[in-house]
Amino acid sequence: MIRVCRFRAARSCLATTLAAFVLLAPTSPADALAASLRFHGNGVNDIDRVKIAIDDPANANPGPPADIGAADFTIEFWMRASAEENGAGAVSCGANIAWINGNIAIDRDRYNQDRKFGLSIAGGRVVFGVSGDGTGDRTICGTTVVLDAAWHYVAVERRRSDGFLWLYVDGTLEASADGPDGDVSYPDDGVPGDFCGGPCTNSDPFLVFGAEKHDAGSSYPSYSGWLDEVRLSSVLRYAADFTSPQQPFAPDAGTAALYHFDEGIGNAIGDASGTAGGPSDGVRQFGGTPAGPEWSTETPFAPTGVGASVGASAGSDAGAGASGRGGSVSLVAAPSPFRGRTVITARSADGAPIRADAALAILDASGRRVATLRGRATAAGGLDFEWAPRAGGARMGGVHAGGALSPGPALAPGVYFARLAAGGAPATARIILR
Ligand SMILES: [Ca+2]
Ligand SMILES: [Ca+2]
Ligand SMILES: [Ca+2]
Ligand SMILES: [Ca+2]
Repeated sequence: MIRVCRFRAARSCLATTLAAFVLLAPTSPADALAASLRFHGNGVNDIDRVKIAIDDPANANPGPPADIGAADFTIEFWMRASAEENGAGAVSCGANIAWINGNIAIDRDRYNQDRKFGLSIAGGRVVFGVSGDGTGDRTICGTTVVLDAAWHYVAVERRRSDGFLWLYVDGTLEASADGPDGDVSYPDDGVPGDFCGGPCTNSDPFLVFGAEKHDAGSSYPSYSGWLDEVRLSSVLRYAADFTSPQQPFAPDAGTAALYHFDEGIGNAIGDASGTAGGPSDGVRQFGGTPAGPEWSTETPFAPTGVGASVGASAGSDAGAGASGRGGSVSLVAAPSPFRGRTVITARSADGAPIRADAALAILDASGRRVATLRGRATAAGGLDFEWAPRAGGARMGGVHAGGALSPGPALAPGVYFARLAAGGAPATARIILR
């Protein structure tokens, strides 16, 4: 049983409570937040995309773990898109780079250079292509029409030893072929070519989600639709058909980078893998008409939030003052401003109980999650989340004394946001740490 103790109770009571939370807290990120990114296929001006730097052209240092291709790899993600917004026609699959003519969703191209790969939707099918280092090109094509405005799970694999490629849609193998051999990671000493109105320094050394990275024109269109839960692995994940995942991934030894897209606010795209040499964090490049990628509460997983139907816009980053509302759920932080400890209280307007395992995210002003808090039920059917970011020190199974489920950096004074995903648009509250 969780012991309920008041916030000013003895340290032993708090410690017992936190230890109990460790045992009982769900590990699935779906229980914490639920968000995805909605791209609009603008394909211009370096916007409407997520960019992950995988090389520094100024030196020959190795890239971060997201620079996959020196070993086996698997790329997998959820997508949801319509035919109306992704008009690229079918391409000819084979010993070519025809994947670049689909609506590009994953782009690790190098402009007019070798060692590259990417994934697009062409003729409604998933298309995956790889170019070796002078060893040729190969594009393979799926068979399922995925542009039906439903969520689909895509996984592609490449075996380093012989370049063999596999493509799965919704867990079913749809294409495979012996592709080009060799290391296809971004060369540590790579020099972007002069094809982008100057050197392609702003596109080549990046892994890009949701767009064609060079803005090379309408022959190379960008993906329009949702992406969620992108995982890059340095292993081959699947040797046979499989069931699509039912919840977000937790990192494991084979994870190179993991993007939950659960920030729900701001431009920082966090890599949750914890992989040595990382994180391979990314940046949301927001803009265009319509502007993308938007934060969305549409996700491929069943809602796991408080069960309340909330109606506030997911695009509104925060409420004014020390409280905010997300439809029928309100969040109030008191005290704010604060130095040592504050309590964020969630209440539903209609008095319906909020799920006891709903988790609260604390984000900094750039949208980076700095803490995940578990609440405790109030007599009024709400939840109280205690945040003591400077309590420090007393880590128990990864839990800070402040209740954070993951270790965070020392926090500077400033504006922070509490965010509670409630199965719909999130409720937010602004908090000032002195
Ligand atoms: Ca370099
Ligand atoms: Ca081969
Ligand atoms: Ca590299
Ligand atoms: Ca997500």
